[in-house]
Amino acid sequence: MPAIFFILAATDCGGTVSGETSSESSMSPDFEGGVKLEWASDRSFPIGNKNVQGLFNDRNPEFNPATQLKISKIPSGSRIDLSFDLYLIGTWDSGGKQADRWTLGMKEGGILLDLTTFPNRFKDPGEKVPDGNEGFVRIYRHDRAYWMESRRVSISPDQIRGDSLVLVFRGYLTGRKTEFWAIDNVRVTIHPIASPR
Ligand SMILES: [Ca+2]
Ligand SMILES: [Ca+2]
Repeated sequence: MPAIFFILAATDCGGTVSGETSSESSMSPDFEGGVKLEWASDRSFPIGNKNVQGLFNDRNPEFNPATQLKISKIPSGSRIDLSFDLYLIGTWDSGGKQADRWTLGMKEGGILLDLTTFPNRFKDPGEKVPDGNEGFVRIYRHDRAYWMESRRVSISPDQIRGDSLVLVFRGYLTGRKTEFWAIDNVRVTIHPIASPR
């Protein structure tokens, strides 16, 4: 069986989503092999010329703290490759008293990505002049710099219990109005056991 391949745009969130090599919204509930993908969050936000899924902040009740992607009807013995773009907005801290953390984990246990170092750099101590950012996002009447990192993880068959998996994307921030995150271009590739590499 060939690999089963999905790209999920952030605007696809809400309800069941699948789409083959497409970043467009596609709402067909069943796909080749019956694999099914469902997002827990349905909020999107414009960044640059894209709509990304977010914004997220676990300290501010106006935003969701996390999002989940449920992958179900996974063929037995499959390996899953997941890639996505992580948008880190504002003054994320890589250490110190205001240190932040971002994780991708499985709801039933197991951390797949544990980030404590972030690209958010500034040329001045007051964090007014960003360094190497991709652009700005306007939040609470402030232009916040953002950086984007493409991330990839592989989930081996022994990490998948049963035929479904819930992935939890979560940030642990100290800044209620100064630090946010979002995701986009979430790509799920399922390699069934008999798939030729
Ligand atoms: Ca900060
Ligand atoms: Ca912080």
